[in-house]
Amino acid sequence: MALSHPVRYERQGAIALVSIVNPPVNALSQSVRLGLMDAMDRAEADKGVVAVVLFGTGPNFIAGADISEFGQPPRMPSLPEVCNRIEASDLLVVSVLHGVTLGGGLEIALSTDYRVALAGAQVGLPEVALGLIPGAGGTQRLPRLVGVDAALDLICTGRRISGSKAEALGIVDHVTTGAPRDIGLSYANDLLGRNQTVRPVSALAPPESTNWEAAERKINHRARGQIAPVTALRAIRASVELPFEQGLAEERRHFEDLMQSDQRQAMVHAFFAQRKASNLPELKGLAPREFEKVAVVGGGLMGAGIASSALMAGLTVTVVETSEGAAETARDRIAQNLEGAVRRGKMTSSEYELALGENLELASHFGALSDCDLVIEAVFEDLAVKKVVFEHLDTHCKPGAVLATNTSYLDVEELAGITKRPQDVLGLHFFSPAHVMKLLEVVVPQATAPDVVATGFAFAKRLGKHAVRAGVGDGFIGNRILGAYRAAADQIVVAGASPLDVDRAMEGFGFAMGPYAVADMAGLDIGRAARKRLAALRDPRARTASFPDRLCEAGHLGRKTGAGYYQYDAEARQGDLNPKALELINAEREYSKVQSQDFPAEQIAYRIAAAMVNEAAKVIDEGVARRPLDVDVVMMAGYGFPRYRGGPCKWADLRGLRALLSEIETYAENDPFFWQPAELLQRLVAEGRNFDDLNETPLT
Ligand code: 3H9
Repeated sequence: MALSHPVRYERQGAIALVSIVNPPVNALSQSVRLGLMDAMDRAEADKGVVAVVLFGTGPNFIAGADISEFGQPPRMPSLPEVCNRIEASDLLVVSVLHGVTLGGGLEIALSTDYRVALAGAQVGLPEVALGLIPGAGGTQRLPRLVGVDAALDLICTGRRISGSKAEALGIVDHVTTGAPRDIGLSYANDLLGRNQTVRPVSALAPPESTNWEAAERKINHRARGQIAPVTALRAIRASVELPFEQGLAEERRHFEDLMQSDQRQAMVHAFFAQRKASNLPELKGLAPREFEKVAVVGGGLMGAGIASSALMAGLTVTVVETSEGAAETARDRIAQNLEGAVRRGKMTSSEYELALGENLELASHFGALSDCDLVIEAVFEDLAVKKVVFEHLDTHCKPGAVLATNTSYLDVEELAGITKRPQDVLGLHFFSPAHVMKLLEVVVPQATAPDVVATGFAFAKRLGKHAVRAGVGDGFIGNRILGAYRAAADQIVVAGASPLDVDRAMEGFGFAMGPYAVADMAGLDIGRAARKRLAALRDPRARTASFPDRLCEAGHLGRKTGAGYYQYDAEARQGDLNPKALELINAEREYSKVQSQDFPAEQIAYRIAAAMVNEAAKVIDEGVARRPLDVDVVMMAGYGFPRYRGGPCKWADLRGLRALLSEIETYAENDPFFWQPAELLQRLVAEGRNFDDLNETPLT
């Protein structure tokens, strides 16, 4: 009989079976919390009941607190109340963990007396990935159960572990197979048969202390810039130093502070944005086309990466190269990628054998594409070369095959126009290394059929990538904004900052590497080729820094030549700034009669980020990105924009668009062309709105 809809109660002898039915992931929404309180009341009042089994329906036990409630006024009962209520009961409570048990879900489980997991279960406290710490006793109960060091590792990284690892640590008592309800019932009967009684975790002795300073150093190194992981350490420390109740209060205080933080808002935005980006309303209910047989034309670095990614997803892949020799080289590249995947635990050795054996075909003629469902062109980035390939695809591919280009800048519309089937053509822009990077821009020209777009998204999902829809336009979403990022960085270097100042400032902002270190790694000739291509289209008012091209002309192409912006030793370790780069920068300052000034790190980072936001607003206004959240996902997943800042648009919202616009207007006094404020930004400020409003109601 249903008590309240998402929590159901039934009785089997002396055992009350309480199930959670809150699809899709059994999040602990208010109705579930209420239902659990009611179920505990009912079980205690139910004469003859001595034990409760708590289990989930659907694929998971409980995925955690309901994230969509964060930032809303609190709704009672709170999760800590529910956990404490369960733990305080005189009835013996057993939880059955299956699928994922995360965050508040694990905190519920830690409040039960016994935990049994199904094989394949995963558990974790991933709150730090949302800018939070566990807020329902996790930082107090877990250390009592597993010790401080294991708790620090799990809570401060937010990583998930398998049921068997959880058993080894003492988080779960037993791992078995079967249906959650049956397992719970038989485990509870077994416990009762052995006269087991309640055993609240809070009653365990406080855990042993640890070297807190060393632990904090480790966390700050790993999670640079983030406040939640180090706050988690403080809460865990309270489990050692304070009685349980006071420890709980300390945890709550930290949790509530973090709930108000910008980082929490940014990371929750990142969580939902990632899902909304690939969940397009117009594709709902639309069946994608088949893509079991994939082909990649071109087995270079990019093509081999794409092929590896598809093979890792268990798909059949044909790689077409220009000669048998080139095809063999492509196979070697793919083998190397897949060996790396095996080492990283991304595939098993039998999956590796299958991928490189039966699932991979190498060919040196376009005829091999005749039965492929999805063909991705990944040849040299040159429109003329790609046009020839598309003519071949049009001739050789079967009707209905999806024809994709992996171009990073070129006009997909023009490539579609080469074929007699523009409805089947789209861009699938992967990021290097394609078998590792999570982003995929799905570039949609005018004529593309909706089910072809749906195929792009379904393919991305199968590959485990975050897909974002982009319109046609030079550089699509990401590379276009990257262009503004680099231009603003070069501008500030000409104005007085050194490349090292800029790199340090952007690292301080949260990027793993600054733009000049990245350029050295990628090779300075890459940026030069892009600038050359765009030179004819460049507005005469654009002031482009010349030092990057001069450096290339001097043969300093980055790591591969031993020097770029920095110097490198024989092991490619980065050293000091390259004197040649400094000489060229100084020459440019002199030539441009620039009075060199000093810039504080925050000013450098904010100014460069403002350039990204301004360009993002233009990209959205032009329809190249549908919504600000699409920009945010692209920049976080593909370009290293810190997740704890939520992407450029969320960062701008959190800073305040009015302040940002007025900074842009100030920069425009020096360079009115580059810093021309985006019309969309001006409109939003005038209307008192922000980017997030456009996520709800996109521009039409
Ligand atoms: C917490 O617990 C705090 C506590 O310590 C203290 C509180 C006091 N809430 O990812 P999917 C939605 S913090 C609400 O596509 P999958 C998701 O938006 C929480 N909604 O599926 C999507 O909706 P839509 C700690 C949630 O199978 C749908 O479910 N927990 C939640 O690839 C399917 O999601 C976490 O951080 C939620 N908690 O992966 C876990 N979770 O269909 C976060 C999911 O409208 N969740 N949704 O787009 C995950 O890691 C994955 O979603 C999960 C499923 C592994 C569960």
